[in-house]
Parts: sequence; C-alpha cells; structure tokens
Amino acid sequence: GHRNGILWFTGLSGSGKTTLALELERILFQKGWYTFVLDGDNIRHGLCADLGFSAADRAENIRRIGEVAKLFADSGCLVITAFISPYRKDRDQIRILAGDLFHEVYIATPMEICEQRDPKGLYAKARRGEIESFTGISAPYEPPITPDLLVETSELSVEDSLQQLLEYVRKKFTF
Ligand code: GGZ
Repeated sequence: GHRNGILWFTGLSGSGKTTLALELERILFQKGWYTFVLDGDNIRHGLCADLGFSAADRAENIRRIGEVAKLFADSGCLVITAFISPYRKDRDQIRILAGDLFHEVYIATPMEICEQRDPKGLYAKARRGEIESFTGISAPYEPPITPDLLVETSELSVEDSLQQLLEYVRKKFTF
C-alpha cells in the first residue's frame, strides 16, 4: 500500500501550519510512518537562505520546496510542508510536478485571528511599516479555491483539527 505523498499546507502566518504539521508528524511517526516536515526552520535558513519575500523570491522558494518534497515523496515519505505559499499559480505548479502525490491542505484561519494571535509580533511590525511585503497586510494571499482539505482552525480545537487531518490521511493513504 502507498504511504507516500505531499500534504501541502497553505495559510497565513500564524494560521497554525507548523503546529499542526509537527503534531501530525509526531502521531504518524508513532504509528511507524516515514514522515518529514519541511518548514521555514529547515528550509529558509539553508536551501532558501538567499531568498526574501518578493513575489519572485516566494515563487522560487515554493519551487525549490516542491522539488525537495517530490524527492522525499518518491523515496516513500509522507511529506508535510508548512509554508504560506500565497500564490495560486506557484501551488498549481507543484500539483503539475507531483500529480497525484500532491494534496493541497488549506489551513484557513481568518486574518483577524492570525493578527490577534501574532505569536512573533510580526503583524504589529508590519502594521508599523517595519516589514515590507507582509502577507495579508502589504502582500497578497490567494486562498485555494478547491483545496483537497479545508481545515477551519477558528471553528476547531487543535485536537479536532488534527483529527480532521488524520481522517483525511486515513481516507487517502494506506493507513
Ligand atoms: C510573510 C514573513 C515575512 C513576510 C518574514 N511575509 O509566522 P512565521 O513568520 O514563522 O512564518 C512566516 C514565514 C513565511 O515564510 P514562508 O517561506 O512560509 O513564505 S512563502 O511561502 O510566502 O515563501 C513569517 C516570516 O516567514 N516572515 N517576513 N514579509 N511572512
């Protein structure tokens, strides 16, 4: 049975992508799955350290992550990626690259809630004009129109969001 693929999380800064990705990884790892999370911590400091947040740099960031995620998936891994990936056309390119391996998961936390949470104070900084091209404030976020999975975190506890993700994995992969 197949347990490989890419769960491509997309959503605003502070939407909960990384939290949910790491928790899901932990649960699947405990069940013996080969899983791996790609997020800013292991990508933007290394492979993509030369890139910023212009539309062109984000496109290149997402392109590289897509290529890496595809390689991991081809090696048998269930990859979970946690990047804003704000542009529809950039995400669509990964779907073209990875085909059926690609699952678009929209972590749909409303902007107001992300801004209230503001765990790193980035929204406040962006409002003060101290960060340019900040997603949701001075740069666009294009939500998926037909995501493979919609996780409405503002309606759900972290626990329930995880249950929804696990249910999806159960449905789409050999569990
Ligand atoms: C958006 C920014 C920016 C700007 C720094 N816009 O909440 P975080 O801090 O930890 O996650 C955000 C992260 C976004 O990087 P990604 O690689 O996910 O972005 S993209 O997919 O668009 O390439 C945020 C921080 O970096 N950050 N500046 N201007 N987020």
